[in-house]
Amino acid sequence: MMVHGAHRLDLPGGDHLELGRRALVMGILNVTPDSFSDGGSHDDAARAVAHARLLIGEGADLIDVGGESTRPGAEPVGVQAELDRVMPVLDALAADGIAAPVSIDTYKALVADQAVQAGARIINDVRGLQREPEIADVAALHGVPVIIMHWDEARDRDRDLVSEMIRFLEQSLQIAERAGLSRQRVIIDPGFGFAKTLDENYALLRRLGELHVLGCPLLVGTSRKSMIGRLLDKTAGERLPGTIATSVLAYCAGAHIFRVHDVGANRDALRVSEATLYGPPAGS
Ligand code: 9MG
Repeated sequence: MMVHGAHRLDLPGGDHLELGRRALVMGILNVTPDSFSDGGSHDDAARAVAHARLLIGEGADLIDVGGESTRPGAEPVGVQAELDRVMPVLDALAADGIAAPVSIDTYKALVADQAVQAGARIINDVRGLQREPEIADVAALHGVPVIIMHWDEARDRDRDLVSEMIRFLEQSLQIAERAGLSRQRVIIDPGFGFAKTLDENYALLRRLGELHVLGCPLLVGTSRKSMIGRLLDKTAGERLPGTIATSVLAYCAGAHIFRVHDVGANRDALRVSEATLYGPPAGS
């Protein structure tokens, strides 16, 4: 069985990521007041760097830094407040010479621009370039890839979710293309949990493979989300087994990158999945 398309993702600075059979794990580094660090003080930035090192030690291939919570009910933050949270952390990660590429989780063009100048090498836009389309110009200017996530609160709920998602992501791809970003620089993401019901989230997981029609690598983020918590009646801290089940199922449907809190456990589960689909690595 061959389910993983092979993609080469060029990063600024001459590096690249190979996306294919080997799953990549993106560790989550939230710098918000409801996380372990809000990035605002020197100690917070140091704590964030220590956490990034821990994630890399557990096997993270990428670190995703975000300063605005996307949890339902979370207050939106302004540009300056978001910069105040993420910039000290990005500067500290760069000064530390952190060993994995960093992505910036933002839909704001100004934040993305500053973050990339401070060393972020991927833009993770949960609004799929559609909240501030100028963010695509920032990505094109600096030559950084973008993750375009589906989050469409205005979607027609009488229509098929996956068809609507493909239409939304095609619009995002058009915005990228108009800015001069080729499809080779784009990763798509179905946005588990974003304006979707429990049934829709599981239908999406079941039908994930349909998104390959867009020809882009696929990132999924299910880690500790309410689609797991509501199903199992578990708190956020108790959702790791459910998260692993979704990671493995998404991998078997051809997903390439997994955005998670618990890097080590997901990495192990994905290595077992890789060996099952394609055989263990030579010499193991
Ligand atoms: C920031 N953020 C929260 N959930 C996410 C998900 O599922 N995908 C991406 N790309 N970012 C997310």
